[in-house]
Amino acid sequence: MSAPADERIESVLQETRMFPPPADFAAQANISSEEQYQAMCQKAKDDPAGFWGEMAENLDWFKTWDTVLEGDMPETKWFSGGQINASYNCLDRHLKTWRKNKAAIIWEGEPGDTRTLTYQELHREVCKFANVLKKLGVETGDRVTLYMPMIPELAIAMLACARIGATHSIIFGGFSADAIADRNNDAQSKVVITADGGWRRGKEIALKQNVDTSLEKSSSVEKVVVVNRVGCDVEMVPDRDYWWHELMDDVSADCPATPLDSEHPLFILYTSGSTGKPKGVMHSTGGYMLGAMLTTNWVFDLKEEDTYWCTADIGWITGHSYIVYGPLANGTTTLMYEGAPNWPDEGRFWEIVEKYQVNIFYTAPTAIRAFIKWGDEFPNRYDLSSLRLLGTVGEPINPEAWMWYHKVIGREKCPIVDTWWQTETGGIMLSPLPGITSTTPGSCTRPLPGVVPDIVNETGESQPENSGGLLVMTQPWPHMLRTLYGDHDRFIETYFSKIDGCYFAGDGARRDDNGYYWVMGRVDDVLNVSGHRLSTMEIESALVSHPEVAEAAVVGFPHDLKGEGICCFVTLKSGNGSDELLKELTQHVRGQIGAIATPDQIRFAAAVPKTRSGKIMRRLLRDIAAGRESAGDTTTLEDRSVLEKLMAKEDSE
Ligand code: 7RM
Repeated sequence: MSAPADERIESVLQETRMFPPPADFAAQANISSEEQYQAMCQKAKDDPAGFWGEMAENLDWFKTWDTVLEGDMPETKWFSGGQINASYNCLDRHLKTWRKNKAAIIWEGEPGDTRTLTYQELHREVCKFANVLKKLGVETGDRVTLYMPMIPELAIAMLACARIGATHSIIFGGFSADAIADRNNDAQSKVVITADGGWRRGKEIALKQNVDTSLEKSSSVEKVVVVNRVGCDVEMVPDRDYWWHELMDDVSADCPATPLDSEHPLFILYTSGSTGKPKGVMHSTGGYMLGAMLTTNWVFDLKEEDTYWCTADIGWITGHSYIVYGPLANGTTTLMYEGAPNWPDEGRFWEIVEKYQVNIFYTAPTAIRAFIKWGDEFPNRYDLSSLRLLGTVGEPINPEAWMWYHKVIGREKCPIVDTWWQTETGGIMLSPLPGITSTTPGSCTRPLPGVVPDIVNETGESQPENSGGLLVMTQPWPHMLRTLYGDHDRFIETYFSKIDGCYFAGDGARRDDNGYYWVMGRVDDVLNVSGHRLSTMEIESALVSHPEVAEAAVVGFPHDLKGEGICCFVTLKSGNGSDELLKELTQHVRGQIGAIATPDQIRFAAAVPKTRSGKIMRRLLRDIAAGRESAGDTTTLEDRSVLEKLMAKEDSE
């Protein structure tokens, strides 16, 4: 159904507003001049090994590498011969400095309980839990599954795995028992770390119970460790299940970090593919840590005294790289919040910003659209003047949401970094550098030093300015995925078979005359309406710019005349929608984009189906729009009832 991607994606988004970095921000920034940025890019281009080798000196190595880069994409090895440990780089090396008693993690539970762990305290907990893992029979190279709420024990368990070279596989706490079983079977996990439950909007979410059910279908798991978080009833199977606090009671706090080969697998993280079973994206130790550390420092402009808050769940790559590994490798204070943004009310995030005087705030466009819907009165109730930098990640941000974030949260003084990257890239690839890059709503601007993207057509030819095409990486980078666990062929097929010699990201994008990148979404999110290729994102953006619309999801469906028709699922800020509003929205989209983008169908919906990280599941909506029974993987769906409601609607029509 989808047209060849070398036909131009017609980009209709016209955005001309430019926001240069505020002078006071620029004056203190880590990367503070265009010349510095250009020199870094040039060095990376002329001498990639020299560039990345020099950068890698910012990590602590037990043994220096023999070669910086071996091989070509897709089979690259970084820092071969080098030995390193991620946990050591996040903890031990800070203990030799004044940071020993600096807060590493400031944590707030949903009910309002709090905990602060200094680097020294976190180190001690990690060492103890690493000894627990050893006692349970975990060895270097084994896989350990973490299925936990956003509590400090999750970060402790990650770093404990890393300390002894066990590869962690984190499964987001909202996944079902079946999803856990599939992932455990795929990874052949030996141990599962979980909690009795977690808090979400004041309710206990059972976790241990799901693990129990999953274990009926996954035989590799030998032991289960359970954190007592909510105090609900759980069944403990003798010789299989153990309480975290009991195990921690009698282990030593002495556990030196194991020196590991740079390429040693640090973690696997499952991400949904467009079809079939989830992909186990595997990351290395040395290269991943380098990317996480550098990009956190460059993009978030970290200063020693900053309180930094990334609101993602650790079950998502953003949490791995930008709550745990990146911030801690930099010796930063990273804030972690357990619960929902609207509990006990819609002001919770802003209350946290005020309470801890958060300086850097990183969230997703889907969250920003929810804040807009809830109303300005919530952020306006709190003192947000500590904020100096804002970030977004996860999907293209519509200019409407960008401007709201800029005005209402940033009070027009905080730069916004729109960061493009993927589970597979391990860290941020395209993003403004807040001290030097002028930003423009909706663009993730330019590549970070060492990242070499291009926009190409189906045959790999670089595209001119302002022409849509496929986003690729033409050079390898240290923090790229190494394989899909247990399926190296699928790894090559998915990322390296489409465009010769390049990593294909799966996204459509264009580069403007400024050299700025505009990501338009997944290439399968491109419509071909009467021969015009339209980005669903841009139609969504037009819909959301209407004052009554909270959120929109646009998909194509087979259309006799046009090839593809445009179907819009629209969630309103309030009310149920009327025929009148339907006409008005149709006109609005025509006015914003043109007659070519006239919606064929607009459906008002209470909510649209999303993944847990906030991405609209267009595949499901496409099935609904086409009146098909939905097949394929729905395990990443955040709230199943949304899908059921949409399907039920379909039946009753
Ligand atoms: C970090 C993360 C990756 C996909 C990616 C894009 C989309 C992410 C942006 C974005 C436009 C952005 N990892 N995406 N960030 N699109 N602008 N700033 O999200 O693996 O879960 O998703 O998300 O389509 O390919 S992910």
